[in-house]
Amino acid sequence: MEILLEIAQAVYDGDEPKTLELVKKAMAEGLRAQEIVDKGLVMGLHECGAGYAAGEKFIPEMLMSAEAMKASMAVLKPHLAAGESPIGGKVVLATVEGDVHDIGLELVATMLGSAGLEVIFMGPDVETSRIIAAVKQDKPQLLGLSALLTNTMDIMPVIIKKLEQEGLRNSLKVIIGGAPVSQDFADRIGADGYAYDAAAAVPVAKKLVSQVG
Ligand code: B1M
Repeated sequence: MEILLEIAQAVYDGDEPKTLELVKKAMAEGLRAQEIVDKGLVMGLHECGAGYAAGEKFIPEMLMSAEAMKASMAVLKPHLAAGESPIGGKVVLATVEGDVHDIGLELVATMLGSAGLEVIFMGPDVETSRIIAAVKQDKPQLLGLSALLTNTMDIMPVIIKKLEQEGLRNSLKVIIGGAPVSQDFADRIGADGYAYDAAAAVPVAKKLVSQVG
């Protein structure tokens, strides 16, 4: 689909006005919001990341691409419905401390919110102590953790240990995600669930919430 390639290119170029214009055009042409996200916006950001790794892109450019994606997400958010029967319950979502990546987590928040969960979105770079405090205060059934860096994913087992030490683990399920994270990693650190992307997080969250007594 030509327009999705154009959207990916506009994100790669960090051209926010052009990205927005193309996203609105794609919506008007009848493309599904989820398709625009997955095959347009995310593709552009992935290419941008590859460019950064290859030394062709630099942080300010990566930031501009991220901004183009975020602005487009604001337009697409109301159209990203999860369908299915609503999940009742509450989820606290945070990107672990030291990690400023929050675009993926925002997508997860949108999908879980539209699936019926009450979402408490803590944002990026959240200190472990604040996550523990939120679990104590808000008493969610589910805690969702995101990490995009190989050196911040190791904070996830620390958080899970801390939850155990504080006696919070029995009444709480933990779901993790983010590019360097896998099902194998989730199993190793004692997380209850893993989702590859925001859409996959919905059925996993549904299953986990139903397991909390
Ligand atoms: Co950063 N960055 N970045 N970055 N950045 C990556 C992650 C990187 C892979 C780029 C690369 O080198 N190819 C690399 C990490 C390498 C590694 O650790 N292995 C990297 C690096 C190195 C860095 C810095 C260290 C660079 C530097 O300063 N030298 C720095 C880190 C700062 C810090 O955190 N302390 C940094 C900074 C930044 C920006 C600020 C410029 C910007 C972030 C802006 C923002 O988020 N507000 C940025 C960006 C944009 C990226 C890339 C290009 C795109 C990330 C993104 O938003 N993807 C990224 C390269 C890449 O991903 N290919 C890169 C789109 C998003 C929809 O996908 O976040 O994967 P993603 O989320 C997915 C799934 O992972 C999943 O669902 C989402 C999709 O549906 N998911 C979950 C995520 N969380 C989930 C939670 C769940 C379930 C599923 O349950 C709770």
